[in-house]
Amino acid sequence: MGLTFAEVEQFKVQGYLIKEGVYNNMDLQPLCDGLTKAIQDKCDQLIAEGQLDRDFADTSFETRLTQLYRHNPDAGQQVLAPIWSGRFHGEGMLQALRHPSLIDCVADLIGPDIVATSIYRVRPKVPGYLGGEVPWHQDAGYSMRHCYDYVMITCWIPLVDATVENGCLWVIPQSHQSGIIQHYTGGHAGFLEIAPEDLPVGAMPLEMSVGSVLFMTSMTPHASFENKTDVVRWSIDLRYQDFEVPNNIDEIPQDYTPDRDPVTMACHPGEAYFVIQDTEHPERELKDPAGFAALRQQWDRERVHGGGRGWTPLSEREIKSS
Ligand SMILES: O=C(O)CCC(=O)C(=O)O
Repeated sequence: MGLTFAEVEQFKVQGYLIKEGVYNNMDLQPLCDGLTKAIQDKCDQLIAEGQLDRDFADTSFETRLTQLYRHNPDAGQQVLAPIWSGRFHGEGMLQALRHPSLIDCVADLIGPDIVATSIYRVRPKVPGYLGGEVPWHQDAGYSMRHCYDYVMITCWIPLVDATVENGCLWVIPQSHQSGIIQHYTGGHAGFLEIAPEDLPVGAMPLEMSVGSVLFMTSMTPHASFENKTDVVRWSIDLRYQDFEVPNNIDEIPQDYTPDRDPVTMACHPGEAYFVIQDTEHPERELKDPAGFAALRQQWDRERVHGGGRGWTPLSEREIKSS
């Protein structure tokens, strides 16, 4: 597949691009099946523990968690947590990350040698779940400071049609070239947040259908708001970079000692990076789901020291007078 010259230009100028039809109808089914299995396993556990009395297995992928969350918010929260936290590495995830049409597009943005990061997220944005609303930020705000000038690509992929009503993504076009904006810790639902007075103008919603992909730079401000429907706005966001961007491939978590100089660290020190495509050494590419799960678990088990990002708490922000 890949991107046209005009699409690459649009990405560079606007800081984002929507490409339709990257995934076909069946491509994302293994991932949806893997997520359904993770939901079922957690429901079975909660039912066995007497914390839940029904699993809503007879409802659709699009509505199951809405019903479960409304029926029993505590149990719903427990079902959401392991999927949401970015720790999901079950069936279908590696396949989604390695999807050939997606990788062709990414290669047109950063070149053919591609590293993926574990900063991918699965977001079952359930109506009423506050953590589903993500305040304005640039993804670079979550990186180590020495990484701001590197190119990292976020691919935002809806698993159901994303609309303004169900909380689609919003971006601010053409604002990615002005560098990093001040972020604050302790924003909405604990996320990093850009203060309203620092936000560039021109925010726009991006409604998207299943199969399409939104490509963004790590400097593109984006956010998402309340889901006002009965449907779970399922999406995944995946991140890719080239070999030059600091990563932790060929390292182990124990290499991250407290005295290590931060500028020698991966952009996200605690998250496993892995090779998606290596034109010279294809044997380095991670293709085996069991190896992928083992790598994720190896890094997830450790609390890797990564220094702070240096952002101020929102409660201490000084509002500038005009
Ligand atoms: O999916 C969302 O609602 C937010 C996504 C996001 O903030 C991201 O991909 O960085």
